[in-house]
Amino acid sequence: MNERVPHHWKGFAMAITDQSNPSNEQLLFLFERMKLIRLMEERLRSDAAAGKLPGAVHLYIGQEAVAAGVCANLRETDWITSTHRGHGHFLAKGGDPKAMMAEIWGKRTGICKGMGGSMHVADLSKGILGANGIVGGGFAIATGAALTAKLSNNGRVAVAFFGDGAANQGVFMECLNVSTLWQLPLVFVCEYNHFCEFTPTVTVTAGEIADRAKAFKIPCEIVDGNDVLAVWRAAAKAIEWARSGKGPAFIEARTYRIQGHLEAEDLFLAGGKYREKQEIEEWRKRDPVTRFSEHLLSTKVCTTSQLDDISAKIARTVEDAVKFAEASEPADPELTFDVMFAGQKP
Ligand SMILES: Cc1ncc(C[n+]2csc(CCOP(=O)(O)OP(=O)(O)O)c2C)c(N)n1
Repeated sequence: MNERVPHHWKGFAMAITDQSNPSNEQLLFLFERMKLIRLMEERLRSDAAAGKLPGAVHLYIGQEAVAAGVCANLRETDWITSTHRGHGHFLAKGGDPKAMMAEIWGKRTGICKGMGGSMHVADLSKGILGANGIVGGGFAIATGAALTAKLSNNGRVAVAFFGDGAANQGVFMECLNVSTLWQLPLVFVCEYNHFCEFTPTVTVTAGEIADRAKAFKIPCEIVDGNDVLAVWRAAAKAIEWARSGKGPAFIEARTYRIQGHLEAEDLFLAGGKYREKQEIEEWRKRDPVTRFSEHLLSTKVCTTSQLDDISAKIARTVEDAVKFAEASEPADPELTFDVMFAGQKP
């Protein structure tokens, strides 16, 4: 297996003494959010395979615990920036499933009027500053949001979700630097899913990513990213640290990308391969949604039939979102002028 042994430098130790746990209500909320992401993504996977979606989709299956565990600690007014693999972040931060689905289908009822597609789902009213087709594109946006929060003293926090590949972009260093220098309320969340497109991260990454934050004296924690409670606890501490004016914090969540880099990646690979099936199967055993449902049952937070009810409700939400997207009008090409040129036709 392509897993490195993480080191644990728990710089938050001084920040929060109490390892608090989520209430039962919060636990069920976490399950709902993870299940919503999973079922939306599974539906996208089958619709992509059926050729129903107009653009590329990068699925988040297997990483749900990261978005859910972090965003459950955020307020609606807090900000997040996301990546090309952004559906999970959008839904975890409270984005509307219908508007997201319609966007991915390229329909004018989509959250960006169908003009952005999968890689640009955004909802400023929910603090979702956007998925982003530029690898590492979210760092500086989140840093800017955190600077706004600091200057306006509004108590908000910004979270930058990014991949292990994005950690090799130069802008990462720039944002670690200024966010520390200016003590910005910013939380970096690295989703270490082991791959950058078709390249194993270990083959292109020197040292530990978390050490880069450590060099700036940013408190950091490496967590099991397939354990939503571990993520939730680390995020609670990191967000509290940032919100209380102590500056940035850093979380590296160890997880795994179960799907291909994008759907239909086999066409790109043309018979080549960059990982073994066996490795994927090993990680499936650590499925974050299954693990968490087993935890909820073994700790008697709820019963199997309660979990089934939640899942059935979410399946209906997904079905409604697909029906809404299917029935909507395609995006209006004329809008290109408004969205690209702010009403000034060239
Ligand atoms: C600036 C830039 N360089 C290259 C690409 C092509 N590209 C798209 S996704 C990707 C890999 C990103 O890996 P990572 O940040 O780990 O995210 P993951 O796909 O694993 O979620 C690359 C190189 C891009 N979109 N933007």
